[in-house]
Amino acid sequence: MDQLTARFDADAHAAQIRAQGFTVIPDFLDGDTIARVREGLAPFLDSHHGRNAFEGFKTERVYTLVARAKVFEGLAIEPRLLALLDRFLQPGYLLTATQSIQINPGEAAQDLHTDDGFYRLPRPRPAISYTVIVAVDPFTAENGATEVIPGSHRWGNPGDPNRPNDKAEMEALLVPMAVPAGAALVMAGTVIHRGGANRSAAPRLAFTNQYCEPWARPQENFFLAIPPEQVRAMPQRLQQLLGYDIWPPFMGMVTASHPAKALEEGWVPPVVAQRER
Ligand SMILES: O=C(O)CCC(=O)C(=O)O
Repeated sequence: MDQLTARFDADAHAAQIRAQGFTVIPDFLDGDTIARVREGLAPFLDSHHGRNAFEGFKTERVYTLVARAKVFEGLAIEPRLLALLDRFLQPGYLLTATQSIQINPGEAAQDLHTDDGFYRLPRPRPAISYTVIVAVDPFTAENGATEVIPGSHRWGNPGDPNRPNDKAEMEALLVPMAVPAGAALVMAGTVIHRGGANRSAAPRLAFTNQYCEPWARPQENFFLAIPPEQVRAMPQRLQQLLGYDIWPPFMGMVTASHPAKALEEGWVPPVVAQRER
């Protein structure tokens, strides 16, 4: 175990998440890793501009990030992060989304939202996913820092009299996460937040990995997005996070077998193999 991991107080960070909905790991990336992240992203930036106000018309996103460069494989299974997630999600939890987000100058603030809002279950409730947003550039109130409403993870559904429902009232509660480059914001999927407006002259680069309960449907369909031969070369922990695992006793099975079998060299889906017998 390296020193950073040994020193990491996952319980203290978990307590912050329980109390206010989020925590910050200030030294998540060192300078060398930030450089590798930039290098890994460089070939793909400028490939996907937002198609709507939510993605952000002046925002560039690189989806399926974990399969774009080796550095992102390691960051999705970073031991401090997994130790923290282990305190909230059930064993066998999945990666649900992995993307970079570059908010360019002139971008407007996103709509207020939660990251697990598409699991349409009544609130207040435990979060079904957890979001990690890593600052590659320093985040400031001017350049589009993620803005969060502390404590909003405890709120009920919209319309609940115990939460503010007026947009201006909610906006007044937003706190910009001004964090240094390399810091990771970890928040419950129930926290109300948004990407801020970028009123500076420079882009704000970040990436996000999000994780969900093992029984929940991930946002990205990694089985279709990442070729099996590429998954085969990934660390086993990452293969599990991508869905090549079962949630006991058998959720996620492949024709009554463990899905890891589908990564074996020469594996043929039983529906094909048995047809050709
Ligand atoms: O980029 C950010 O700071 C947050 C973006 C976000 O919340 C989202 O796209 O869902």
